[in-house]
Amino acid sequence: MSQVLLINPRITSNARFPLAVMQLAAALKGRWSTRILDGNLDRHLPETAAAAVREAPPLAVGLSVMGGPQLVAALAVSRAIRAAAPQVPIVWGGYFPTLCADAALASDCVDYALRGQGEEGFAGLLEALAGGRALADVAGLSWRRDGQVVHNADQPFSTAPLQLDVGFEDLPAPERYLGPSFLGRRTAGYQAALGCRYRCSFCGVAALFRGKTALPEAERLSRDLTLLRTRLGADSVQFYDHNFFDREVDMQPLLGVLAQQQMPWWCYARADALLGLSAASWALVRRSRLRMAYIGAESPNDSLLRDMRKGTRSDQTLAVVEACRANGVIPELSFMLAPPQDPEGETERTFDFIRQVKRLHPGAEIMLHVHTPLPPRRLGEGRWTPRDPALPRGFSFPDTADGWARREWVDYWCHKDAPWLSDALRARIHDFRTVLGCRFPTATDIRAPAWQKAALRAASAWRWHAARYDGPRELRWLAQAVKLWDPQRHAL
Ligand code: B12
Ligand code: SF4
Repeated sequence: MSQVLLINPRITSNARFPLAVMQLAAALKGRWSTRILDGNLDRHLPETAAAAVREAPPLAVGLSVMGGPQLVAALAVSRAIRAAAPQVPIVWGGYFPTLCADAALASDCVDYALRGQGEEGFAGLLEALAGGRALADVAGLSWRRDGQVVHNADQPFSTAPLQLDVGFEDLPAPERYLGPSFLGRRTAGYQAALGCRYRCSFCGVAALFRGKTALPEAERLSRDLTLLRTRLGADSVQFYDHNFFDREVDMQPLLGVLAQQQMPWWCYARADALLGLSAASWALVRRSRLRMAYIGAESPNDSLLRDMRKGTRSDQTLAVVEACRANGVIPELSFMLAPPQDPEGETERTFDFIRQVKRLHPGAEIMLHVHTPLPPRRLGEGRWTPRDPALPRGFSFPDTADGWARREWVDYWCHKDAPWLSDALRARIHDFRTVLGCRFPTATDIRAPAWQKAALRAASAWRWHAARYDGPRELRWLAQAVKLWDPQRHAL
């Protein structure tokens, strides 16, 4: 069997299961032998990967690439592989090549970009590289023919990955992926369902799955959680599902499994779905020990929410905060500040709304992001998605992977900054974040003793009550002294 090298470039030091490459390995099982290299565990990944391809050149190397810091790491490891074994084809898959296939292929170290779900497309590409089929027949593939970039038709949504055995125990040291979090001492990352049925215009998930979702059988969830608990010692789970709560009738068997397992858990959810749950489902949620649900509140402005096709309203955000509180679940609300339409005005309105949320439920967690619209995306057969109409005139995105790897574009991808923010607005957001973080230290901080949190709360009380966020130098000093936990830096 020819070998295929699968690589998860470094993105964090808090390593969790590299599910993307594990899924690909599971899909290739029996046809190709695979080896996984994970940059989250190996600080010298470029050297390790170069040595691996030099010693035993594989049929291809597949890298999982998310925009942001992982793109920077992916470029470094791809270049090391190219230098060590120039004949080995380098394939990029994941969110970056799905959203920016042309930019990926503009790089000298990427031969193929696979858009969308990877399992079937990657198997098809390997077959083509081995001479068994034509490259033009591989759905979702972007490639070069006679120097010209060709984008094959998009792949249809596939539910087949739900039948795969992810192979947790096939990893060389699976226990290294279970670490402490506010949920428990050994938290595992796991994905139950595929995709998301919504198409919010700002979201990469909508680009990858185009409004499709599929839930697993309850038996599969039960089997995997039992394995994680009994064989690998997991005591809690972070669900990576894009949107855990789907139609209630389909969810109930899954909630039943979670109520049996009783492992504290975290997930992504939507306000409307949670508000639609019956009393019986909420009872299962309580029994299952759901600790926190990450909910995309995005904005208090209903007309903006409509424009971004979010499908929820600001009154639902407030109602879900109450519902979570009543059921012992911490709502973790994510907001997108400074949209290009009215950066200052929308930011101030969002700050006021957050104050309203905190009055309802002081324990609600708040995640602050900058609203950074997605670049227009290349679809199969030469079509493009439209450019976000709110983007300022003259604004243009990078057209190469190296361009996207520049500091300011890494920040853009990570929703940290955007070119239309003034310095004053950046400072205002920073100040608000400091006061908020001190007044309401996050429940996800597993280190700080209670007295430290109490001191931060007391020191920031007057500023919060008077809405005086400007220049909180004393709080910044305190936050630095106690190494205040930033939930966004430690997310997931
Ligand atoms: C875990 C996670 C992380 C972890 C990464 C841990 C790790 N193991 O590497 C951490 C916390 C570090 C992280 C960071 C970020 N993340 Co993240 N993350 C996720 C999460 C929850 C799960 C990823 C996962 O394992 N999925 C399961 C696997 C099976 O699916 P997959 O990765 O999509 O892989 C499939 C395809 O993409 C494709 N594929 C993937 N790789 C490859 C490779 C090849 C060769 C091929 C052929 C195909 C292929 O095939 C796979 C199987 O179908 C996703 C949400 C989600 N459910 O996917 C968000 C998600 C991927 N993250 C996202 C983002 C934006 C980020 C950030 C860049 C910014 C942010 N604010 O979160 C940051 C970087 C922050 C920073 N400062 O470093 C977005 C991506 C969308 C986008 N626009 O790019 C997502 C979708 C969340 C969201 N809903 O917005 N993240
Ligand atoms: S509901 Fe969430 S995951 Fe689904 S498309 Fe909207 S923002 Fe993305």
